[in-house]
Amino acid sequence: MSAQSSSWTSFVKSIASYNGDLSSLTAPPFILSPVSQVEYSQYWAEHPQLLVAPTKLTTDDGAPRAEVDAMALKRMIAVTKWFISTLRSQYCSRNESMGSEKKPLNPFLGEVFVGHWQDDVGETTLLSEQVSHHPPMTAYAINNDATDTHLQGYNQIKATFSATSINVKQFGHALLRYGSLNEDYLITLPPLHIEGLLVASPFVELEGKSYIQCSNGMIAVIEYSGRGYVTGKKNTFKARIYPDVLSSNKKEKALVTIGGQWSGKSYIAKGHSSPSSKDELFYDANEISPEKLAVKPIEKQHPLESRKAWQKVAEAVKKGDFDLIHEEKSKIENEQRELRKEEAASGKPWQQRWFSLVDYDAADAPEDRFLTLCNFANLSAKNCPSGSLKGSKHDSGEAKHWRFVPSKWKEEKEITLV
Ligand code: HC3
Repeated sequence: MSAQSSSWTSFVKSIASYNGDLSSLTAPPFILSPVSQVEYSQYWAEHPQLLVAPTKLTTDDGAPRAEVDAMALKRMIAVTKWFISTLRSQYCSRNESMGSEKKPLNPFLGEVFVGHWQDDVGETTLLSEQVSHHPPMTAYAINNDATDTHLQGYNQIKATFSATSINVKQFGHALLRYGSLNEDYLITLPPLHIEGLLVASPFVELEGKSYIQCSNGMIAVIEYSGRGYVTGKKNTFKARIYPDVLSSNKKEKALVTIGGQWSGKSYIAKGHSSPSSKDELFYDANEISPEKLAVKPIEKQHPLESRKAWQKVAEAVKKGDFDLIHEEKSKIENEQRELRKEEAASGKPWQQRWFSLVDYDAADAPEDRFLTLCNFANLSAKNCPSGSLKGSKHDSGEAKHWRFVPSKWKEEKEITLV
């Protein structure tokens, strides 16, 4: 047995005996990524033109009702297309660039990652911040001011090990606002599992359901499976769009159905029947390459910026030098421990930079549209895994969610996009 495979076997054994925070497990160097998880927020907007596309789908004032409704459906289809376009980057890109799924660097509290995309739809900016370390939580805000498009969200994972795979539930959600349309969308995150552990070649498969709920009542229900029953193809999904959540109990009421591979081709058809390649092409993930985020050179970055902070660890990971990885990581971890001690001693806890934790149960809870969207979709506003329906076993805890505070970014003096 090679040193590599024996270290992998002991890693897999250590996962099996452990249920909880994956980020704290010591993985063999060849499965480590030199990239921090705080960077993963960029996957939401690698197709800026698809993100802002719904802003162009409008009707003239006084247009007949049927035309207005048809346009609302077109927008929901466009939002679903953008969401599907994010999945390949979110869940396949490490496989494609590094040969298998990797274990990202575990972001420290206050770590940030910023950048921007510049293209035909103007500037789209990304702010990503590690808002919690125990448990790890990343929040992000993506803005395209030219089209008044604003996406924000946060995520946390909880993992359990079962026989040959790791099951991951995602907590958190994304909120998409089109200011010019006065329209909002609540986007939940799919559960996933990591396969290929026994052969040291992990990859992600999505499972279960996720939802896109619009403030006009329409809902898209997206179902995932690893290998489609009929096609036998990997990364398959079926998305049905309904006029409202009540009709979503009966698939016959679907206005349109979209299906295929989120990492390849998918098709769209009217009604509830599953589309095939004979139907209209909906999206081809191989056709449109992701747009690269522009990030400042490391020399210009602030010490809290991800690539600057992890530079030495990333170099050690690239060299596969276990001792050096450990040495450089320990420096960051010890520094963080010291900071927490100082904060505890001074009674001044760490202040998140651009986000605040909002308690929707509090008397002074903001009147944003999140609760309305949850109600529409019959989803729990509690801190349950995304996509949990009201009354599910996960519907417990507090309704606390991380929200972007634009004024904090406007007042930012130290961290710049360029
Ligand atoms: C589970 C995961 C970390 C979390 C990653 C998330 C959920 C983060 C938010 C993004 O928007 C979407 C996303 C994509 C992939 C998820 C990662 C896949 C693997 C990684 C584990 C912590 C690594 C486990 C180690 C190993 C080597 C067994 O894969």
